[in-house]
Amino acid sequence: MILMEDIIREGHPALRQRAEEVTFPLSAEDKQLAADLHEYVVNSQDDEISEKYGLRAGIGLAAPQVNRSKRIFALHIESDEEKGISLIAINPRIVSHSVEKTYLSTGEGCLSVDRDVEGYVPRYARITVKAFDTEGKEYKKRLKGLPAIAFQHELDHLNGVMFYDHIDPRDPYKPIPDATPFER
Ligand code: K3U
Ligand code: NI
Repeated sequence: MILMEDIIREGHPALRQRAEEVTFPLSAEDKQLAADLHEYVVNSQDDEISEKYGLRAGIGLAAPQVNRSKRIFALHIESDEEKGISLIAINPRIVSHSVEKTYLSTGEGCLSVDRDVEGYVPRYARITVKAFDTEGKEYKKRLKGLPAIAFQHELDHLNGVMFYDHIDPRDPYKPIPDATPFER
């Protein structure tokens, strides 16, 4: 089970590396890693479990954040209005995206960043993605709203990119052209 002490924080060089492609069939280790990442995001959103184990809530977690340089992440987003999503993505990629951008009006956070960073993080409003599941089956999905933002946040982790790299340091709230804010 992944705990907060297993999550590396900004400044750790592993967060700045490009993670390695995963090969199939998955090794037992990679299968366990994928399951553990997914278990963390589910558990962290459960009030009882998160309090018991001191987990900070997250909707996504990527392998590099637990110091494993592999192209794997998990997402779990429960929602009433928007369609929820729960997935493991292995060797994920964005195959097409909208011209329109979006950004979280409240800014983004990260389990590897123990401070509030203010500013707008530009993201594509809609993306079509491909990834493999743990059985090695490729899937394709169209995402928008928070799932699209979270997918891009996690994919960045696989490429050594932190959310604040996208924020203009001189003007963090600079309007983003062609963008509609996402309010949660
Ligand atoms: O955005 C977060 C959230 C938590 C519970 C309920 C609703 C939202 C917490 S921050 C988060 O989930 C990061 C996790 C990280 F850093 F480990 F990848 C991912 C994230 C995705 C999209 C926007 C902001 C943060
Ligand atoms: Ni993050």
